[in-house]
Amino acid sequence: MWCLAELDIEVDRKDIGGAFGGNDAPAYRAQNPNGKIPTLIDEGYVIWESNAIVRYLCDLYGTAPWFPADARQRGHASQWMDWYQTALHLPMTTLFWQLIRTDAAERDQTAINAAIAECTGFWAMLDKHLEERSFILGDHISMADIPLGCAAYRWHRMEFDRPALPNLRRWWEVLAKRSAYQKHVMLPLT
Ligand SMILES: N[C@@H](CCC(=O)N[C@@H](CS)C(=O)NCC(=O)O)C(=O)O
Repeated sequence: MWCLAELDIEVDRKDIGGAFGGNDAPAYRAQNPNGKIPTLIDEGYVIWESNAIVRYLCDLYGTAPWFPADARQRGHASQWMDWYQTALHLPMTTLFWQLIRTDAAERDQTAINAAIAECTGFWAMLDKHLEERSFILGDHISMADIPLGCAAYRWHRMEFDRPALPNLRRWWEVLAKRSAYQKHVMLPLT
């Protein structure tokens, strides 16, 4: 939704999954056999997997800097997007489930500490990368900032003893000034 708003694309949104349900319905599974959200249907073209959707939207409807003109810049954008999915996503999900979706009395402090340590190692990598850059690819925002930008909101809003990562924080505070980010990412954590 953040990506669509940045590209100024109108969308007919249907809430599915979680409290809304419907992601196991045969009609939904026929479009997305993985049964997860999101799914995008664009004039009959169906695509799922959030990062694939972001790449598709930026490729077809975006221009540089969202979809970099240079193949090597696009390669780096994909690199950071895939790195989020394969590295940071798992410990961030553990942290989110423990701190937001588990009652305080039921929380597993050992799992929380391990997830914080793992996330900190990954976020520190990005912090170092951002030392000399305003955004992930350099001077301009791009599709590379979208998956990590969503996770950065959770990282900075969940309550725990967060390590100081000043470049990461500066980058996140710039994202947090964007109206599309405020509208679609900065939502209550539930
Ligand atoms: N790798 C997938 C993950 C999809 C996924 O796990 N979606 C979750 C929400 S973040 C979902 O569909 N949850 C609803 C449910 O399982 O009922 C993607 O990025 O699209």
